[in-house]
Amino acid sequence: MIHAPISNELFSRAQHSIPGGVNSPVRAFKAVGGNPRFMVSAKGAYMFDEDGNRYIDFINSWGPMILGHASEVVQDAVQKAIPNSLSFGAPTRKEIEIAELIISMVPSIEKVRMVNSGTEATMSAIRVARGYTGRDKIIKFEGCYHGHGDSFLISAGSGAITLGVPDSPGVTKGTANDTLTAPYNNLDAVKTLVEANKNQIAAIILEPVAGNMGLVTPAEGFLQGLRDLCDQEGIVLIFDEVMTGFRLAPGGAQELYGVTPDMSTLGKIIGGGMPVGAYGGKKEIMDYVAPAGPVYQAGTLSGNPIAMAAGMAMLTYLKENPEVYTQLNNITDKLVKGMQQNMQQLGATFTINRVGSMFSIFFTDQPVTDFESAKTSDTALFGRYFNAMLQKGIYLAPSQYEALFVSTAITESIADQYIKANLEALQESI
Ligand code: KE4
Repeated sequence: MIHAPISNELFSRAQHSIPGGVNSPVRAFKAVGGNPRFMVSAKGAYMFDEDGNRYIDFINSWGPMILGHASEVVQDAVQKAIPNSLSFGAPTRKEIEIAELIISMVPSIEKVRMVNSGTEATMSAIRVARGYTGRDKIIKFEGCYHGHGDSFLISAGSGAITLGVPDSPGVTKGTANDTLTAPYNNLDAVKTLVEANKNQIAAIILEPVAGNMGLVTPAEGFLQGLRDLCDQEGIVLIFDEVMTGFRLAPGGAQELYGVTPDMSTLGKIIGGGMPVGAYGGKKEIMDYVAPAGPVYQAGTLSGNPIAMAAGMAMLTYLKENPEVYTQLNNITDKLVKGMQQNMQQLGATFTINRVGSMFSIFFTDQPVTDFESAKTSDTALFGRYFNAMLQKGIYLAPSQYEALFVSTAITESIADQYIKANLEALQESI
């Protein structure tokens, strides 16, 4: 039995100084019950909490720790950068080098601007698309999450749906009116919106593989259909690859599926665990960004030398060692096969969606292809399963509406431990 009295005490203390006791809502375990574990350290596949409990981590900081926690690759680069001061607020060579590296890895990017989070990246990308097209409206998809920018908190996934506020208070009617939504994988619904808002839509933004309603893959022809529609209508197609970028392939989902957006947004892995986001795309669009063009966007710590050192080390390693993706895919194959065997043994017919080293178990027997089908999942059962796995030292995302991320630190024997725990947790929860 895993006990966490210190975490429990810290969580109640945190309530007095931090809203909900956490600095990001999904961490609060609200959707699954129980109290979050306060972590003190992590190495490779393992995280350690204040009570000395050890967990095998399948969140990996929500994606960034693709090489496992505290990988020498990133740690050494950061240690080396620290003595040179933490921030200059002036341009540095490293920012050019990482921009050139990103351009060499991501098919759609001819120019890129560094920011400090995925939210900043997506907020900036739609502003630029609006400035470039002179149009106001955007289309997003139900269940997709693009950070907490006002324009995106409409039918939003991730923590927003987890906490039951997919349309958050505080977003003005004017902002909400400029955000149109369609069901994921429903090209006809998008075409209807475009027809009804002729020449008013600046951008269509989506997760090319959705990870924020649980994992949902693009249907055959969906991404290409959006590409063709945007070409016909002069709409900017934005792939939000904050999760999938550098995760599903060196060039992200756009490399995997062979569809090139006009702009891409990036985060998570790009910073190797440091606060980094980026947006980029066609030169003719990106040259609208100040000071090259009229669309304003700025950031005190954008391109921060420590964050750039971490990101540069991470991306360089991934580019120079593409076999990492084969390794990640093989170990994820093993995990998925093990879970499917467990379900067969139990006579359970839950749905597993998976792309590369990302996967989700939906506690529903329906195929999960969009937000509505994701919401047929039994979230109470998910909560019981989550806590049963936590008790077995397996650290999963504390929400049905999230994806899991495998790191290269997940070995065959760790995968066996996960599969064994999965069987026992299912037996206890069903
Ligand atoms: P951040 O602002 O949290 O760095 O990135 C926002 C964002 C943008 N786009 C996509 C596709 C994302 O998945 C995210 C953030 N992902 C969530 C996990 N579902 C972050 C976890 C959290 O909110 O604490």
